[in-house]
Amino acid sequence: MRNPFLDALAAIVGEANVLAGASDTAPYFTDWRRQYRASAECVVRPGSTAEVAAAVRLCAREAVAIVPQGGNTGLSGGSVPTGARREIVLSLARMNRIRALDPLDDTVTAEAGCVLAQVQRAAEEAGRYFAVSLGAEGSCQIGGILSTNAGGVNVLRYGNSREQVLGLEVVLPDGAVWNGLRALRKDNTGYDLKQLFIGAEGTLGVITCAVLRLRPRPAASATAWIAVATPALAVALLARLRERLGECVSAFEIVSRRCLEAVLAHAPGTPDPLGAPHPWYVLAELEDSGAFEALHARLEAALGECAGRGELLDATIAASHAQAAALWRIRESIPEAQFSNVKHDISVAVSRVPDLVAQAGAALEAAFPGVAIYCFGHVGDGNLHFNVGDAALVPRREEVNRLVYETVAALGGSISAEHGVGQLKREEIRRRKQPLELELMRAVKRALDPQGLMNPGKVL
Ligand code: FAD
Ligand code: 2HG
Ligand code: ZN
Repeated sequence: MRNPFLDALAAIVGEANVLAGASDTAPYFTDWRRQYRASAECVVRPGSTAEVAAAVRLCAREAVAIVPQGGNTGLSGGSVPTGARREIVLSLARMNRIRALDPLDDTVTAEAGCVLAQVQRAAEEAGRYFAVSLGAEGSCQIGGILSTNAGGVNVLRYGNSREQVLGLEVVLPDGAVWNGLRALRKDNTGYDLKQLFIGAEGTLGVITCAVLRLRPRPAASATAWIAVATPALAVALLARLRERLGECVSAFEIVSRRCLEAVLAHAPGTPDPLGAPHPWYVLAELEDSGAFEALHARLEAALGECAGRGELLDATIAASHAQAAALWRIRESIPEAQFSNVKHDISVAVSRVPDLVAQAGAALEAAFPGVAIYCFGHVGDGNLHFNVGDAALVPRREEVNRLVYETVAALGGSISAEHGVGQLKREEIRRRKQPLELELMRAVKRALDPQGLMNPGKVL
């Protein structure tokens, strides 16, 4: 075949699953936003944990680094090679079996390459619910969402991806397989090792399978598109709805007028849900076990009260699943509608969101008069996507980042709420995390991956 290393990999995974040609490998060597592009020796596509382990052992022997890749929808450049040394991309896509689903335990055991939507569907077919939901759910994989500790639109009620994990199977950097596939809700037998690999972005091992929590399937959902005058009123509305409706508020997303306009321009034919323009919108969803009509009526009553107090400007409640899906399509189209700009995925305590929007906005306006800010996202979790300018501003991203991140720091927030660090924020976290935290992270990395083979150049 091509060279002894590739031949040895082919002996493990089969000739067809070692890709080395330029056209075969190209999609694996660049990220979703096409910000990072570099070559590796090949792409390896193992079909089982044993094959992953054998490939990793071979790489460890040959001192070749490994870049684990799921759906390659990550937004921080973590899933593609850096080109700085000998590397392979290890795609988990063929490991896409649901090994078990237990409605009594409320668990699903899914291999790392299962696409998120596939797991959601399997849960639904069993009358259950897998609670992680995000715009890339038709492509991103379980290994990817766990390795980035992805957030998405349901964190408010159900927590981040981390909160959905009961057990993991991981291939360690020397090729040993850790079988931690337990379905226990309680287990205090020392360090919770699975937490190390969740959010590690492939720098400590390869996740091959997970035991995930399922929830009762909500019988009904009600969805509203609500106009508010300011982010402060959006935050106040969340508090009101939670006082009135409790835990059933499952999603609470903010969308600025500029983002809506970007979607209207990007997807002609999309209707403006409220007709007349308003400065800010909230997309809110309730989920509950009762009937749709009852939930719809509760939402209508709560929004009516808020309108009566002048806390919102206008609102529409979806009358059908199709209408709700159309509202969600608007929200989920925002990433594509403002594709090239300077991205920030930032978080503060929910009460500080209005300060964040005002202060970061003012700092940017002073430095770049008239600059466009695309502000949207998971306001119910204090997580905003605060994207600035267009492609022309990208060469000045350091200046833009500094203004935004200084504001985030002053408000006690985080510069990476849900997308991870990858290559994009590796230098920034050196500046922004406490030296002791960085040293502890390096100590963990050295302990698990002394040769530095797992996803080098990412996170640390
Ligand atoms: P990849 O992009 O393939 O990889 C991401 C990281 O995980 C890389 O560092 C990679 O090395 C590592 N990795 C992947 N699989 C494994 C494995 N099996 N073992 C070890 N490491 C592994 N993210 C959010 O949090 N919330 C959102 O709302 C959201 N919306 C999005 C909407 C769109 C349109 C897009 C394109 C992206 C969005 N994202 C969002 C970002 C992205 O979808 C998530 O980060 C997702 O979790 C990545 O999954 P993936 O399978 O594509 O992982
Ligand atoms: C979302 O919430 C994603 O839609 C993508 O996290 C955010 O495009 C972005 O900046
Ligand atoms: Zn997001």
